[in-house]
Amino acid sequence: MNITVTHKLATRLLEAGDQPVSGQQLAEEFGVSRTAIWKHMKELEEMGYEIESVRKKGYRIQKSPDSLEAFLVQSGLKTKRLGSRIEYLEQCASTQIVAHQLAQEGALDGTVVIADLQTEGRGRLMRKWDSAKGQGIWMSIILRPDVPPHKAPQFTLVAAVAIVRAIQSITGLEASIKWPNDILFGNKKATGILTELQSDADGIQALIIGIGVNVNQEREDFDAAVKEIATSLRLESGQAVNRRKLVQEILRYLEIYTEMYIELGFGPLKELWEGHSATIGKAVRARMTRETLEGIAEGITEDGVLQLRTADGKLHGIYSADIELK
Ligand code: BT5
Repeated sequence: MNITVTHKLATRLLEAGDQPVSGQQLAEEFGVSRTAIWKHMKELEEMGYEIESVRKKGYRIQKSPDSLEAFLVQSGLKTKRLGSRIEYLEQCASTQIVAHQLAQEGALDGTVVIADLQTEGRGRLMRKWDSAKGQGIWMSIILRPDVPPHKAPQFTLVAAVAIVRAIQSITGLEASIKWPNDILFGNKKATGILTELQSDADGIQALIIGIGVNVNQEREDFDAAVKEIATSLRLESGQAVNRRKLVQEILRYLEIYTEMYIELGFGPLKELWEGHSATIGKAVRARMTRETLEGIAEGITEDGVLQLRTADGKLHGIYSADIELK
């Protein structure tokens, strides 16, 4: 069976939505016989689609599998750059590793790597990122912005705003951002962001923005190590969430906000970020590699640096840390 025709057929029916499309019309559009169309429909059913055949009207998709294959994510994707190339992998060690490799080979700005399962998903400082099969969004986005390397951490904050907005748009849930890279419900983590950099004397060659969103896990699906500290959108909303739509919405918002950032700087995004922040105004403990500071998180600077006021009245600029809300 020709897989691309099957994919194109799925895309055609998905785009038609509730409107059935007749076998005759599909046969004409694809230049194949009606019997061939029928065979492709069976193929789609084997792939997990539920296809309704409406008498005298044609076919329509009732349910599509919760798959993040490239052609599915691209059908209905409302972006100009992000996702114009999508590499989907059923399994990989880490989408960051694959994206770094592709970036080195010259992959264009906006290339996205998505995996259904990561066996060695990672967080900052090479910590482990639990990436259960089929239940989350494990993706890395390659950007090639023309900004100096010291601005790279701001992309984590920009991505956090995009993800919170996308979650809100798809599920209605209001998440909050814990500086710098966590998205929380209450004090449980639903999303982590990992921004990495390829740079040389000329500046940034590529930014690799890794995004891990817990989407459809039930509590028992999490590794014992994170069970108590992690949550998923399903646990928060009480219903399964369509990963494909959420990926599309994250890419849409990320494109809008990164463009805004490039054109106008961090200023307008700082305001959006603060509006979703779980950190600002709170008593926090900031663990850094060499020291731990406690105080009030007063805000972030125009560069995205956290401003922490300790009991002695001193204001500290924190560039990177693990924050504990007290
Ligand atoms: C992060 O690091 O939060 C960044 C996570 C980025 C993951 C994405 S998935 C796609 C791409 N490919 C990768 O390999 N990585 C990126 P950090 O702030 O260091 O937090 C790591 C900590 O979060 C761990 O030490 C655990 O405590 C906790 N954790 C691990 N897995 C989790 C999960 N699924 N949900 C919530 N918390 C988790």
